[in-house]
Amino acid sequence: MNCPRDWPEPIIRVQSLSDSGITAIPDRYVKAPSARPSFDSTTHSDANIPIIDLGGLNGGDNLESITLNKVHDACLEWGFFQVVNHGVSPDLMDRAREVWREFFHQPMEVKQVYGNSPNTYEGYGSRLGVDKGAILDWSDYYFLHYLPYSSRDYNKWPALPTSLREVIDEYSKQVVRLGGVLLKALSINLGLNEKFLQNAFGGDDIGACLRVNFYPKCPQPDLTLGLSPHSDPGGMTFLLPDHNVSGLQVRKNDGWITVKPAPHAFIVNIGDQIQVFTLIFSHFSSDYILISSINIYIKGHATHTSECS
Ligand SMILES: O=C(O)CCC(=O)C(=O)O
Repeated sequence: MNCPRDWPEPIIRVQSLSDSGITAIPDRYVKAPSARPSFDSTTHSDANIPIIDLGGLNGGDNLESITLNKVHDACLEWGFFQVVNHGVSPDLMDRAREVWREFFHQPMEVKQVYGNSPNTYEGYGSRLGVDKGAILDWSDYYFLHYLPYSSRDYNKWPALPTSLREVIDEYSKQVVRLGGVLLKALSINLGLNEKFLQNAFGGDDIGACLRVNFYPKCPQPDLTLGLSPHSDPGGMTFLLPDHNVSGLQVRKNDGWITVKPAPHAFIVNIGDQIQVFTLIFSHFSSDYILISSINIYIKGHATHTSECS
C-alpha cells in the first residue's frame, strides 16, 4: 500500500490556537450543522454505561459466572462498559494521566521534535487523515506503538518529562495484562476455548498501541467536536478518562449517552474486530465473515479542559 509521506497542509496545533486567545474558531474546525454536538434530553439524562466489578472473576464459581454474564450483556447491549477492580494500580493510572498532562504543557519546541507524519502516525499529532481541506477535530494527540515488541521505537517515546517512558512502559504492561483477562472472559462467553481470542489476536505477539488525546479549551464548543463520531477498528480499547471533565458520549438507540466515569475505572470499548467475532460465534447471527489480522489498542487519556465533547 502507498502511504502518503506528509500532510497535505501545514500542521497547526490546536493547543496553540487555544492559547492564542482567539474568540472564534477557524472555519476548518467548524462542523456541518448536522455534525455539531447534540445536547438533547438523552445527553443530559442520568443514564450511564454499565459498571462491572472484575474482582468477581476471582470470587468463586457463582460470582465468576455472574460477572461473566455482566460482561456478556454489556458487550451485546452496549459494546461499552466501565471496569473497576481491574488489577491496574490506581496510583499508576494517576501517574500516567499526570505525566502526559506534563508532556502537553511543555514548550512547543520540545513537543515538535516528535511531530508525526501520516506514514505511521507515531508521535505528536493534530489531525487524522490526509484529505486536503478536510474539516478537523479540535484536539491534539500522541500516538505510540507498544506491542509487539518489534514495533516499539523508543526514539518516538518522549524523553521529557523524565519519568514518562518508565511510567508508560509499566502502565501499558498492566493494561495489556487486563486485556488478556477480558479476552479470556469474552472467549468463555462465546463458548470458545479461553485462549481463543488471545491467540486470534496474535498470542504472545499481540498488538497494542497507546493514544493520548488532548482537548484544549475551545472558545466555541457548540460548533465543533474534540473527536468526531467513530467506532474503534481494533480489538478492544481501554480509555483512561480525565477526572475533572466528562465529554465522552456513546451512541445508544437514537441518542447519545454522556459517560460518567467511576473513580479509577477504565472505560472499555469493544472494537470492530471483536464485534465481528461476536457476530460469528454468538447465536444471534448465522453470517460468516473472515478476518485477517487484529490488534488490541490501548488508549491513555490526558485531557484537561475539554469544553468540546
Ligand atoms: O477521548 C475520549 O474520551 C474518547 C477517545 C476515543 O474515542 C478515541 O481515542 O478513539
